[in-house]
Amino acid sequence: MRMRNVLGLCAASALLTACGDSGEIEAPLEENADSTIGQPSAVAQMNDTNGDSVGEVHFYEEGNLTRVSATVEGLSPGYHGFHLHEESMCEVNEEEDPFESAGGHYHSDDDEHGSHTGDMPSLFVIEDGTAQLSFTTDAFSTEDLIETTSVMIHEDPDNFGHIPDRYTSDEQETSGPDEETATTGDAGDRIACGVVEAS
Ligand SMILES: [Cu+2]
Repeated sequence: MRMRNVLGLCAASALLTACGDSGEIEAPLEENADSTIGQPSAVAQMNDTNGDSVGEVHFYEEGNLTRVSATVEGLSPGYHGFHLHEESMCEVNEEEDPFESAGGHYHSDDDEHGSHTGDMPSLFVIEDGTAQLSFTTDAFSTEDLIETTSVMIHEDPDNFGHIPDRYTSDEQETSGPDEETATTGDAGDRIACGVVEAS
């Protein structure tokens, strides 16, 4: 009975869709084309402090939104802070403090960390050292980023400045995040950087 229904549906929709051997409906080609992501508008080639590639970050325009898609490899498993920084420069500079040339977080002056325009969801690296991340945002357009910013991957997890008031710091009298946390999210060293360029 169920099979007959499927076949009936196939026959009824034969003009619009193709039916596979299984009798199930396959989406028409046009619909497939609409649902795939087009060409990225911008790309950041991510290099580590040795200048070796660890992957790419692509930026797509999706209507009023921007889709960010990262594919990386060769990193240590776990969460890694992932931000846009305010300079389009990825010089390693000092070995102890690499990629300082990229400056602070994109639009870091106005807000505390967690609310910076360039704060992005963290990369989650799996046991084989790879990570894939894809999300949409209305915080920036690809146009905002090209030749003005860089993408940074950090050594450590990002706490997004979320330090509850019950925590105190030796660095300040008030409780909650101290200045360093409110600026950086304690994501640690900068381990890979890529300037955002038009693609
Ligand atoms: Cu950062």
